[in-house]
Amino acid sequence: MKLTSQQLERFTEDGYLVLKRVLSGERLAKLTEECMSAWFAEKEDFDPEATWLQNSLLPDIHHRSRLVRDYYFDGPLVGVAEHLVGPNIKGATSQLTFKLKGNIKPFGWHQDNGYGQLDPATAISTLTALDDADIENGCLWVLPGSHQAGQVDVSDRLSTEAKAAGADLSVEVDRESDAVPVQLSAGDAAVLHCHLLHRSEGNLSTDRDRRILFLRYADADAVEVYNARQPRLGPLLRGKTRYPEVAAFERELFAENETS
Ligand SMILES: O=C(O)CCC(=O)C(=O)O
Repeated sequence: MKLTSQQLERFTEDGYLVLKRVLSGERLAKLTEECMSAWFAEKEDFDPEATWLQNSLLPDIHHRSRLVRDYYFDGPLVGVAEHLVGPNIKGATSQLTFKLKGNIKPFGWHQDNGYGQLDPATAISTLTALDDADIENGCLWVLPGSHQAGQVDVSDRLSTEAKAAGADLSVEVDRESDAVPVQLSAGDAAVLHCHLLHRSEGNLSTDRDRRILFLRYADADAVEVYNARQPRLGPLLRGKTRYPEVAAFERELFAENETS
């Protein structure tokens, strides 16, 4: 997918973009169906006593769904990543991020580069909506332009990548009233700069889930700051990398795609 010069300007200025109808129709329905089979194979019903990780996240969804893998490895968002990150791209995260009805817990202000900080800090998070996401069912809220201030220092709460998964890295913001909701129709995608401050409210709907396919893309040579600057392992999707372990990562999944 190509971005227009206006979209590139908006991203530079605001730190996020909404792309309409990246997925639609049968493609969206089938991909959602595969995601749900994977979800129900792993997850219990929503439990207010359980952690965010237990209730809301299913990591490495591209290992469990062929359609997600195709979308992650070679879908329109990879082209978007080439525009915004550069010619050498790896996948850095694939997961389902679900806020199911009944999950009324808010998620505080944070930057995605706080969790598993990467250098260079050019990564993007893409959130493809599997449901319409609005204020009632817990869409994201963003602080436009907040990425321009760079990384908020959360190192006091984080010394290793391993801690990142469970650490609370939420931060205070001083211009809360500038926040805007990022409302999406199913099939739309939001694209966030890794320094953009964002949060979400709980899902206050009684009958609607808020399901997101979360895919993160990074420079192919990006390293993990809190992991002795080791290269972030992820599938090389475009261009080249200086790290053989990244070049080799998940090659068997590409081979599977080619032979079937
Ligand atoms: O899905 C949500 O409601 C918030 C999660 C989020 O912002 C993230 O995973 O970065």
